[in-house]
Amino acid sequence: MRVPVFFHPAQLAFAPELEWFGGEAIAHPETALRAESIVEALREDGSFALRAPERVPDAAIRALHAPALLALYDTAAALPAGEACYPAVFARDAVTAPDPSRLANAGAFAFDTATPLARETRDAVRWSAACAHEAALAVRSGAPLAYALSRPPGHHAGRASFGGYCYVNNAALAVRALKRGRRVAVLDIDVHHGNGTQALFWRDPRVLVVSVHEHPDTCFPFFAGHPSEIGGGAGRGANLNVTEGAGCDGRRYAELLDRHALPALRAFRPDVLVLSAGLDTYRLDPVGRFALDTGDLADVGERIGGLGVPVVAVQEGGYHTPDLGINAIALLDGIRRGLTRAGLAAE
Ligand code: Q9C
Ligand code: ZN
Repeated sequence: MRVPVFFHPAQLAFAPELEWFGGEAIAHPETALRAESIVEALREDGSFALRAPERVPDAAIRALHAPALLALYDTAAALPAGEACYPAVFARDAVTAPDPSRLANAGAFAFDTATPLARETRDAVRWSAACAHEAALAVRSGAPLAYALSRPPGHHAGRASFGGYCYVNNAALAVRALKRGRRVAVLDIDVHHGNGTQALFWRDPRVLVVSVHEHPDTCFPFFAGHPSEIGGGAGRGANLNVTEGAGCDGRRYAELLDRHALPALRAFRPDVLVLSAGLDTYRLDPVGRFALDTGDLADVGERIGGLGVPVVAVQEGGYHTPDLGINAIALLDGIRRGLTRAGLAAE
Protein backbone atom coordinates (compact mmCIF):
# COMPACT_ATOMS: atom_id res chain seq x y z
CA MET A 1 0.00 0.00 0.00
CA ARG A 2 1.27 3.48 -0.85
CA VAL A 3 0.68 5.67 2.16
CA PRO A 4 -1.36 8.79 1.34
CA VAL A 5 0.57 11.92 2.38
CA PHE A 6 -0.93 15.40 2.49
CA PHE A 7 1.02 18.60 2.04
CA HIS A 8 0.33 22.01 0.49
CA PRO A 9 3.08 24.37 -0.75
CA ALA A 10 1.25 27.36 0.81
CA GLN A 11 2.40 25.98 4.18
CA LEU A 12 5.90 27.18 3.28
CA ALA A 13 5.04 30.87 2.94
CA PHE A 14 5.18 31.42 6.70
CA ALA A 15 8.82 31.44 7.79
CA PRO A 16 9.43 33.04 11.19
CA GLU A 17 13.01 34.21 11.56
CA LEU A 18 13.44 34.43 15.30
CA GLU A 19 12.28 32.82 18.50
CA TRP A 20 12.51 34.80 21.73
CA PHE A 21 13.31 32.47 24.57
CA GLY A 22 14.67 33.33 27.99
CA GLY A 23 15.33 36.92 26.88
CA GLU A 24 17.35 35.88 23.87
CA ALA A 25 16.62 35.80 20.18
CA ILE A 26 17.63 32.56 18.46
CA ALA A 27 17.13 31.38 14.88
CA HIS A 28 13.60 29.95 14.76
CA PRO A 29 13.82 26.13 14.72
CA GLU A 30 10.41 25.68 13.07
CA THR A 31 11.49 26.41 9.49
CA ALA A 32 9.85 25.83 6.11
CA LEU A 33 12.87 23.70 5.21
CA ARG A 34 11.69 21.09 7.73
CA ALA A 35 8.67 20.27 5.59
CA GLU A 36 10.55 20.58 2.32
CA SER A 37 13.16 18.05 3.39
CA ILE A 38 10.49 15.55 4.45
CA VAL A 39 8.59 16.01 1.16
CA GLU A 40 11.75 15.39 -0.80
CA ALA A 41 12.64 12.23 1.13
CA LEU A 42 9.11 10.81 0.76
CA ARG A 43 9.13 11.56 -2.97
CA GLU A 44 12.42 9.77 -3.48
CA ASP A 45 11.30 6.79 -1.44
CA GLY A 46 8.45 6.07 -3.85
CA SER A 47 6.16 4.21 -1.44
CA PHE A 48 4.19 7.33 -0.51
CA ALA A 49 1.44 9.03 -2.52
CA LEU A 50 1.84 12.78 -2.09
CA ARG A 51 -1.23 14.95 -2.59
CA ALA A 52 -2.37 18.47 -1.83
CA PRO A 53 -5.32 18.54 0.59
CA GLU A 54 -8.69 20.13 -0.09
CA ARG A 55 -9.41 23.31 1.85
CA VAL A 56 -10.55 22.51 5.40
CA PRO A 57 -14.12 23.70 6.06
CA ASP A 58 -14.21 26.81 8.20
CA ALA A 59 -16.82 25.17 10.43
CA ALA A 60 -14.36 22.39 11.34
CA ILE A 61 -11.80 24.88 12.64
CA ARG A 62 -14.49 26.95 14.37
CA ALA A 63 -15.71 23.88 16.21
CA LEU A 64 -12.26 23.63 17.79
CA HIS A 65 -11.02 27.19 18.33
CA ALA A 66 -12.47 30.37 19.83
CA PRO A 67 -13.68 33.00 17.33
CA ALA A 68 -11.38 35.60 18.93
CA LEU A 69 -8.27 33.46 18.37
CA LEU A 70 -9.15 33.05 14.69
CA ALA A 71 -9.93 36.77 14.47
CA LEU A 72 -6.44 37.48 15.81
CA TYR A 73 -4.93 35.47 12.94
CA ASP A 74 -7.11 37.50 10.53
CA THR A 75 -5.74 40.70 12.06
CA ALA A 76 -2.16 39.47 11.63
CA ALA A 77 -2.89 38.73 7.95
CA ALA A 78 -3.01 42.51 7.42
CA LEU A 79 0.55 43.03 8.73
CA PRO A 80 3.02 44.50 6.23
CA ALA A 81 5.28 41.95 4.51
CA GLY A 82 8.34 41.10 6.59
CA GLU A 83 6.87 42.27 9.90
CA ALA A 84 6.17 39.90 12.77
CA CYS A 85 4.28 40.31 16.02
CA TYR A 86 5.88 38.74 19.10
CA PRO A 87 3.48 38.92 22.04
CA ALA A 88 5.24 40.61 24.94
CA VAL A 89 2.41 41.87 27.19
CA PHE A 90 0.40 39.18 28.97
CA ALA A 91 -2.43 40.97 30.77
CA ARG A 92 -3.57 38.03 32.86
CA ASP A 93 -5.84 40.07 35.14
CA ALA A 94 -7.42 42.29 32.50
CA VAL A 95 -11.02 43.14 33.34
CA THR A 96 -11.98 43.80 29.73
CA ALA A 97 -12.14 41.18 27.00
CA PRO A 98 -9.07 41.11 24.78
CA ASP A 99 -9.60 42.77 21.42
CA PRO A 100 -8.34 40.47 18.63
CA SER A 101 -8.44 43.34 16.13
CA ARG A 102 -5.43 44.78 17.95
CA LEU A 103 -2.18 42.81 17.77
CA ALA A 104 -1.07 44.51 20.99
CA ASN A 105 -3.62 42.23 22.66
CA ALA A 106 -2.06 39.06 21.21
CA GLY A 107 -0.62 38.29 24.66
CA ALA A 108 -4.12 37.43 25.84
CA PHE A 109 -4.02 34.38 23.56
CA ALA A 110 -0.31 33.53 23.50
CA PHE A 111 1.47 31.59 26.21
CA ASP A 112 5.04 32.22 25.09
CA THR A 113 7.23 34.56 23.04
CA ALA A 114 8.38 31.83 20.66
CA THR A 115 5.34 31.84 18.39
CA PRO A 116 5.13 34.96 16.22
CA LEU A 117 2.30 36.17 14.02
CA ALA A 118 2.92 37.40 10.47
CA ARG A 119 0.80 38.07 7.40
CA GLU A 120 1.37 34.51 6.13
CA THR A 121 0.52 32.77 9.43
CA ARG A 122 -3.23 32.36 8.91
CA ASP A 123 -3.07 30.74 5.49
CA ALA A 124 -0.11 28.52 6.35
CA VAL A 125 -1.81 27.16 9.48
CA ARG A 126 -5.08 26.62 7.57
CA TRP A 127 -3.28 24.47 5.01
CA SER A 128 -1.39 22.70 7.77
CA ALA A 129 -4.76 21.93 9.39
CA ALA A 130 -6.18 20.88 6.01
CA CYS A 131 -3.48 18.18 5.81
CA ALA A 132 -4.58 16.68 9.12
CA HIS A 133 -8.25 16.94 8.17
CA GLU A 134 -7.68 15.22 4.84
CA ALA A 135 -5.50 12.48 6.38
CA ALA A 136 -8.34 11.78 8.81
CA LEU A 137 -10.79 11.52 5.90
CA ALA A 138 -8.45 9.08 4.12
CA VAL A 139 -8.41 6.80 7.17
CA ARG A 140 -12.15 7.23 7.57
CA SER A 141 -12.49 5.92 4.01
CA GLY A 142 -10.46 2.83 4.81
CA ALA A 143 -6.73 3.62 4.54
CA PRO A 144 -4.86 1.81 7.35
CA LEU A 145 -2.34 4.67 7.53
CA ALA A 146 -2.26 8.28 6.32
CA TYR A 147 0.29 10.99 7.03
CA ALA A 148 -0.35 14.72 7.37
CA LEU A 149 2.81 16.70 6.76
CA SER A 150 1.44 19.45 8.94
CA ARG A 151 3.66 22.44 9.43
CA PRO A 152 3.33 24.68 11.44
CA PRO A 153 2.71 22.05 14.13
CA GLY A 154 -0.40 22.02 16.34
CA HIS A 155 -0.35 20.08 19.61
CA HIS A 156 0.39 23.08 21.89
CA ALA A 157 -2.58 25.11 20.56
CA GLY A 158 -5.67 25.19 22.78
CA ARG A 159 -9.21 26.45 22.25
CA ALA A 160 -8.20 30.11 22.65
CA SER A 161 -4.43 29.86 22.95
CA PHE A 162 -1.37 29.59 20.73
CA GLY A 163 2.25 28.87 21.60
CA GLY A 164 5.09 26.39 21.19
CA TYR A 165 5.15 27.17 17.43
CA CYS A 166 1.49 25.99 17.24
CA TYR A 167 -1.58 27.99 16.14
CA VAL A 168 -4.31 25.50 15.19
CA ASN A 169 -4.44 22.05 16.76
CA ASN A 170 -4.08 19.81 13.72
CA ALA A 171 -4.29 16.52 15.61
CA ALA A 172 -7.44 17.63 17.45
CA LEU A 173 -8.98 18.55 14.12
CA ALA A 174 -8.28 15.00 12.90
CA VAL A 175 -9.90 13.63 16.07
CA ARG A 176 -13.03 15.69 15.45
CA ALA A 177 -13.25 14.51 11.85
CA LEU A 178 -13.21 10.88 13.07
CA LYS A 179 -15.12 11.06 16.31
CA ARG A 180 -18.68 10.46 15.23
CA GLY A 181 -19.45 6.81 15.92
CA ARG A 182 -15.82 5.89 16.59
CA ARG A 183 -13.62 5.52 19.63
CA VAL A 184 -10.61 7.73 18.98
CA ALA A 185 -7.34 7.69 20.89
CA VAL A 186 -4.48 10.16 20.58
CA LEU A 187 -0.87 9.13 21.13
CA ASP A 188 1.52 12.08 21.25
CA ILE A 189 5.19 11.09 20.81
CA ASP A 190 6.57 14.60 20.41
CA VAL A 191 9.28 15.19 23.04
CA HIS A 192 7.14 18.03 24.43
CA HIS A 193 3.84 17.55 26.22
CA GLY A 194 0.81 18.16 23.98
CA ASN A 195 -0.82 20.61 26.36
CA GLY A 196 -3.27 21.94 23.75
CA THR A 197 -4.59 18.49 22.88
CA GLN A 198 -4.82 17.57 26.55
CA ALA A 199 -6.85 20.71 27.30
CA LEU A 200 -9.17 20.29 24.31
CA PHE A 201 -10.26 16.77 25.36
CA TRP A 202 -9.80 17.17 29.13
CA ARG A 203 -13.44 16.45 29.94
CA ASP A 204 -14.14 14.09 27.05
CA PRO A 205 -14.40 10.42 28.10
CA ARG A 206 -14.71 9.33 24.46
CA VAL A 207 -11.23 10.50 23.45
CA LEU A 208 -8.25 8.98 25.25
CA VAL A 209 -5.20 11.26 25.13
CA VAL A 210 -1.80 9.71 25.89
CA SER A 211 1.39 11.77 25.72
CA VAL A 212 4.98 10.56 26.23
CA HIS A 213 7.38 13.45 26.81
CA GLU A 214 10.22 15.00 28.78
CA HIS A 215 8.98 15.93 32.25
CA PRO A 216 7.60 19.49 32.43
CA ASP A 217 9.81 20.24 35.45
CA THR A 218 12.67 20.52 33.00
CA CYS A 219 11.03 20.97 29.61
CA PHE A 220 8.64 23.17 27.66
CA PRO A 221 5.68 23.74 28.17
CA PHE A 222 6.58 23.61 31.90
CA PHE A 223 3.03 24.23 33.22
CA ALA A 224 1.41 21.02 31.98
CA GLY A 225 2.19 17.38 31.29
CA HIS A 226 2.60 15.99 34.80
CA PRO A 227 1.52 12.38 35.40
CA SER A 228 -0.99 13.70 37.96
CA GLU A 229 -3.05 15.26 35.13
CA ILE A 230 -5.57 12.52 34.34
CA GLY A 231 -8.54 14.43 32.88
CA GLY A 232 -11.49 16.13 34.55
CA GLY A 233 -15.22 15.63 35.06
CA ALA A 234 -16.57 12.83 32.88
CA GLY A 235 -13.14 12.67 31.23
CA ARG A 236 -11.35 11.71 34.43
CA GLY A 237 -9.09 8.78 33.59
CA ALA A 238 -9.06 9.48 29.85
CA ASN A 239 -5.77 11.43 29.91
CA LEU A 240 -2.37 9.86 30.52
CA ASN A 241 1.00 11.61 30.78
CA VAL A 242 4.11 9.44 30.67
CA THR A 243 7.29 11.34 31.48
CA GLU A 244 11.03 10.78 31.56
CA GLY A 245 14.08 12.94 32.16
CA ALA A 246 16.48 14.31 29.57
CA GLY A 247 18.66 11.66 27.93
CA CYS A 248 15.93 9.03 27.58
CA ASP A 249 17.18 6.54 24.97
CA GLY A 250 15.43 4.08 22.69
CA ARG A 251 15.48 1.21 25.18
CA ARG A 252 13.95 3.27 27.94
CA TYR A 253 11.44 4.80 25.54
CA ALA A 254 10.31 1.34 24.43
CA GLU A 255 9.80 0.49 28.10
CA LEU A 256 7.64 3.57 28.60
CA LEU A 257 5.53 2.53 25.64
CA ASP A 258 5.28 -1.14 26.65
CA ARG A 259 4.57 -0.54 30.33
CA HIS A 260 2.37 2.55 30.24
CA ALA A 261 1.26 4.06 26.94
CA LEU A 262 0.39 0.93 24.92
CA PRO A 263 -1.50 -0.93 27.69
CA ALA A 264 -3.67 2.17 28.26
CA LEU A 265 -4.34 2.43 24.54
CA ARG A 266 -5.19 -1.28 24.27
CA ALA A 267 -7.54 -1.09 27.24
CA PHE A 268 -9.42 1.79 25.62
CA ARG A 269 -10.03 -0.34 22.49
CA PRO A 270 -9.93 2.52 19.99
CA ASP A 271 -11.26 2.20 16.44
CA VAL A 272 -8.64 4.65 15.21
CA LEU A 273 -5.46 6.28 16.49
CA VAL A 274 -4.37 9.86 15.86
CA LEU A 275 -0.60 9.98 16.28
CA SER A 276 0.99 13.33 17.08
CA ALA A 277 4.19 12.39 15.30
CA GLY A 278 6.89 14.65 16.68
CA LEU A 279 10.41 13.68 15.64
CA ASP A 280 12.15 15.81 18.27
CA THR A 281 12.92 12.78 20.46
CA TYR A 282 15.84 12.28 18.04
CA ARG A 283 19.31 12.26 19.60
CA LEU A 284 20.55 15.15 17.43
CA ASP A 285 17.49 17.35 17.86
CA PRO A 286 18.51 20.90 18.80
CA VAL A 287 15.34 21.52 20.84
CA GLY A 288 14.57 18.14 22.47
CA ARG A 289 16.87 16.30 24.87
CA PHE A 290 15.88 12.67 24.35
CA ALA A 291 18.33 10.33 22.63
CA LEU A 292 16.44 8.10 20.18
CA ASP A 293 18.19 7.13 16.95
CA THR A 294 16.60 6.47 13.58
CA GLY A 295 16.28 2.73 14.28
CA ASP A 296 14.56 3.49 17.57
CA LEU A 297 11.98 5.60 15.74
CA ALA A 298 11.28 2.67 13.39
CA ASP A 299 10.85 0.48 16.45
CA VAL A 300 8.47 3.00 18.04
CA GLY A 301 6.46 2.99 14.82
CA GLU A 302 6.31 -0.81 14.78
CA ARG A 303 5.06 -0.90 18.36
CA ILE A 304 2.36 1.64 17.51
CA GLY A 305 1.30 -0.21 14.35
CA GLY A 306 1.24 -3.39 16.45
CA LEU A 307 -1.90 -2.07 18.14
CA GLY A 308 -3.67 -3.14 14.95
CA VAL A 309 -5.62 0.11 14.76
CA PRO A 310 -5.62 2.44 11.70
CA VAL A 311 -3.33 5.42 12.21
CA VAL A 312 -3.64 9.08 11.21
CA ALA A 313 -0.08 10.36 11.68
CA VAL A 314 0.13 14.13 12.05
CA GLN A 315 3.54 15.79 11.97
CA GLU A 316 4.40 17.85 15.07
CA GLY A 317 7.94 18.91 16.09
CA GLY A 318 11.35 17.69 14.97
CA TYR A 319 14.08 20.18 14.22
CA HIS A 320 17.21 18.39 13.07
CA THR A 321 16.41 19.16 9.45
CA PRO A 322 19.08 17.00 7.74
CA ASP A 323 17.63 13.78 9.21
CA LEU A 324 13.90 14.63 9.29
CA GLY A 325 13.27 12.79 6.02
CA ILE A 326 14.90 9.51 7.05
CA ASN A 327 13.32 9.75 10.49
CA ALA A 328 9.81 10.35 9.13
CA ILE A 329 10.25 7.39 6.79
CA ALA A 330 11.61 5.20 9.60
CA LEU A 331 8.59 5.98 11.78
CA LEU A 332 6.03 5.52 8.99
CA ASP A 333 7.63 2.31 7.68
CA GLY A 334 7.68 1.03 11.23
CA ILE A 335 3.97 1.74 11.63
CA ARG A 336 3.29 0.03 8.31
CA ARG A 337 5.21 -3.08 9.40
CA GLY A 338 3.44 -3.15 12.74
CA LEU A 339 0.01 -2.82 11.13
CA THR A 340 0.77 -5.61 8.69
CA ARG A 341 1.97 -7.86 11.48
CA ALA A 342 -1.23 -7.10 13.37
CA GLY A 343 -3.29 -8.18 10.37
CA LEU A 344 -4.11 -4.84 8.75
CA ALA A 345 -2.93 -5.01 5.13
CA ALA A 346 -0.71 -1.96 5.14
CA GLU A 347 2.33 -3.09 3.15
N1 Q9C B 1 15.19 27.08 22.45
C1 Q9C B 1 6.98 21.69 19.23
O1 Q9C B 1 7.86 20.84 19.20
N2 Q9C B 1 10.93 26.66 22.78
N3 Q9C B 1 7.13 22.85 19.90
C2 Q9C B 1 11.81 25.93 23.63
C3 Q9C B 1 14.06 26.23 22.52
C4 Q9C B 1 9.61 26.15 22.61
C5 Q9C B 1 8.31 23.12 20.67
C6 Q9C B 1 13.20 26.53 23.74
C7 Q9C B 1 9.57 24.74 22.08
C8 Q9C B 1 8.26 24.43 21.37
C9 Q9C B 1 5.74 21.53 18.41
ZN1 ZN C 1 8.09 19.23 20.30
